[in-house]
Amino acid sequence: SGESPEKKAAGIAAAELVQDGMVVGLGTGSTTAYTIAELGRRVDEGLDIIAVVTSYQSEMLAIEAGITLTSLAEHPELDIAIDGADQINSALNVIKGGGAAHTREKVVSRSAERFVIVADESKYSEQLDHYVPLEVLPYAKELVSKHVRKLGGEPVLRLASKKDGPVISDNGNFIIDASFGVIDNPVVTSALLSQAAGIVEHGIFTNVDEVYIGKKDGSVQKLS
Ligand code: DER
Repeated sequence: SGESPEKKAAGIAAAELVQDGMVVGLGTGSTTAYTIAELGRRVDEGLDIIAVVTSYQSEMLAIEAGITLTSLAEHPELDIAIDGADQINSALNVIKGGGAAHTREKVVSRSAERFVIVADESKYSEQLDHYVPLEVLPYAKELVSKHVRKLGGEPVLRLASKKDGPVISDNGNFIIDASFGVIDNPVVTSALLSQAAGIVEHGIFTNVDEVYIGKKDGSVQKLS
């Protein structure tokens, strides 16, 4: 996809929060890609950081940008995590997982002192009604589908576009996209999904500290 001035503005705005000596969690997706590129530019100018990545995609981008990588095993406490989202509501609850990376993204977001979302304005919606990506053990795909239906949702196994068969996550699992319509209480839906056997992780995140929304005119709105 081509350049997005809105995503770029949001991604750069969040990158400015990163200071010398920080350990940074790098999310996945096209908006965070701008954050990674901006951090790479600042590293070239002497910024002293190390980063934990959340996918093969963010690993490749961070290496290309010249950012030194570490692991959660070596640095379990992150100063800040910056990531994208598929939908953001007025209470700063978000749905993630469009890139099938939400499991490691959630681990990194919970390991960080500060969790910042970057997005263009198309992601903002008063209420959450986007489907909820679920990372699912292949062994449990029928059980999880049944559970989603019991919760009033419609489960769809995510099929790959450049590979025959299902999308396989970086952790070797399937993705089921669960449509629930409007999610009135994301905290409740999050808890119900977390109890389901076979769901490795779901894409509802209720731990966001700040959101940077990039606008078409290149300005950035900060929500917190
Ligand atoms: O997978 C994810 O949660 C990503 O952050 C993603 O959905 C946001 O991607 P985008 O910044 O390319 O829209």
